[in-house]
Amino acid sequence: NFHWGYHGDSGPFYWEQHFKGCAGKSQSPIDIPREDAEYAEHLGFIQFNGYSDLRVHTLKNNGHSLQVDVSGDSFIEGGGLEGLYKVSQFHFHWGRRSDRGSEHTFDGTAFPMEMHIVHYKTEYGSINEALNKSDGLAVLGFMFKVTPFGSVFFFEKFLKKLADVKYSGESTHTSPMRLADMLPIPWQNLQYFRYNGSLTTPPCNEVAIWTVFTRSIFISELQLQQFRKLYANEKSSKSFERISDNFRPVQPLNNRRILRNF
Ligand code: BO1
Ligand code: ZN
Repeated sequence: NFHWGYHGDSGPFYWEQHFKGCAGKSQSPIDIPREDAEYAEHLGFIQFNGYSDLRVHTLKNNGHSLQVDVSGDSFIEGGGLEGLYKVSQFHFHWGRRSDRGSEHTFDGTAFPMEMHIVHYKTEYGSINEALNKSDGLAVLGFMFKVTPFGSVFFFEKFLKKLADVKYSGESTHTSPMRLADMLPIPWQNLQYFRYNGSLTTPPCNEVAIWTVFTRSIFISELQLQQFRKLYANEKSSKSFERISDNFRPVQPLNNRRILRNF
């Protein structure tokens, strides 16, 4: 049986042999040619409800990424979304080196890391139901940019916890942390691109309304290195492999349009 991954025989070019969905015509991620995106007046800003007291409760190494589960009644609406989308989890995609790592690219340029905050449409009741609906998920994508000191406020506390989840399958609880503290300022009024796409991992369901923000989050090389220390294997495994370059290459746009709110 096939365990998907990012390297060799289990890598992105083999996914579609085992997951039909990954061969679809509206896949993610994509390159975003900035000048080609069309201004859409109806988009406006996304409304973040309850986001400032969103609590991060569990960090988990799932072998593919660092996933963070959140609790609290936080949801987004507006910004061209129909209905309410409830926050479910966020996770990261990063590179072994800082010249790559993001899933989306801008004018062909990759960033060292990208964060996805996953929301599902409340109308569908649960994330599993939402995964079968064309507008089931709203995913917010944030790029990272390397700066000498990175983002002190959020990351210093957050990154200390990574040592607890070095191996796949491990998880740890955190004291309350505000996700909002990690976001670019002013996170309520950011410029973004919008298009319809898919999960960027198998089974690649075409159910995601993508919002990719132009403003980056700052991180230092030292902080990025903490992510690069995570292992893709379980602790008991005899082979050691880091989680790195856990990004899918960009997919064809085909006949989709990219909108922007600015
Ligand atoms: S992503 O944001 O496009 N990289 C992405 C990729 C895969 C998922 C979510 C977002 N997968 C789903 C799983 C579900 C799980 C859910 C958790 O994430 O297929 O089984 O419950 O939010
Ligand atoms: Zn993702």
